[in-house]
Amino acid sequence: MKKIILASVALISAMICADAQSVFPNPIIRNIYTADPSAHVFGDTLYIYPSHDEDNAFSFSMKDYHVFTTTDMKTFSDRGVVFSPFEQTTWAKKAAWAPDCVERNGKYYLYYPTDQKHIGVAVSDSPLGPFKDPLGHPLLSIDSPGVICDRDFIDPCVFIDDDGQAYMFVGQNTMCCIKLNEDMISYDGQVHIIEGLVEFFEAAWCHKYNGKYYLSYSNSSLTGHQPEIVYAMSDNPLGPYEYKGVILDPVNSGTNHHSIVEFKGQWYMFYHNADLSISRGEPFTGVRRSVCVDRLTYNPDGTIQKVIPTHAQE
Ligand code: FUB
Repeated sequence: MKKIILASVALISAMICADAQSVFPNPIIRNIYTADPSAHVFGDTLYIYPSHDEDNAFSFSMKDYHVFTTTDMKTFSDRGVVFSPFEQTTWAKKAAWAPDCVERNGKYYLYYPTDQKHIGVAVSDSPLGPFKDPLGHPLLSIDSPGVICDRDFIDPCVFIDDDGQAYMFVGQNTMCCIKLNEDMISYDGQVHIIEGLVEFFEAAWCHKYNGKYYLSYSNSSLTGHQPEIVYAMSDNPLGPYEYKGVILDPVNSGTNHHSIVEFKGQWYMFYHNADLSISRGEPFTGVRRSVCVDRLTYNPDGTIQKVIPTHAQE
């Protein structure tokens, strides 16, 4: 009997390992280089809106946005270009970096940084685009009243609370936040500065779990260590936040940038690294990155365990 029980335990463990490997064929996107994945669930599908690192790139010269979809976390499909800011706006000129996308009242809003100083918004009737610029100008810029930013004004992340209020977190070194109006393409004119973060650098991400607000971000590489993804918690989306610790150790691409989302009852962290370009023997540039995903687990007290990366299988 004891032998049967031990054999059953071994079999179940093997099945779990096999499932973990097949669920995470990291990097999950291989047809193009991608980074800064913003993952959202719309209906029964998970959508990923990443930056599009260019083949052979030596700088952050990204020009357009693709969207990727999955329904099973095993197959990730490139659904093509959904927005090209330099072709589809009159004001964006360079550096189409980390975007985010949310749904409200059946419309989809893509928030994106350009020129290292503007945040634009584009709208579509479908999460697959095409998106269009409804404003003809940025939604928010580094010189908008109330913005504090001594570096690049980038990395918008939009979180919609259960009461319908939408918040956009954005910036480098100082995290700014605006409350978006119901139309999602304007705000109340006030810029809030988020307090309680430790070494905030970039890549803000806000999510809610069991009534608590979680702000995660990339911490500063200016203080002598490679950036980690860390997080803080609060009872209020505008803070103040309480720093909690590291959830992703440094990756091999220099930058890191992530998103956290629940899909079909399981929590995940999407992030990027340079495993794919390294495995191809390319020179290290830091700008040929690839999106990965791994499971994210909470402790009973709501704190988050460190994510264990699954590495490239190429
Ligand atoms: O992808 C360009 C920039 O690199 C992003 O805006 C940052 O978050 C970092 O990942």
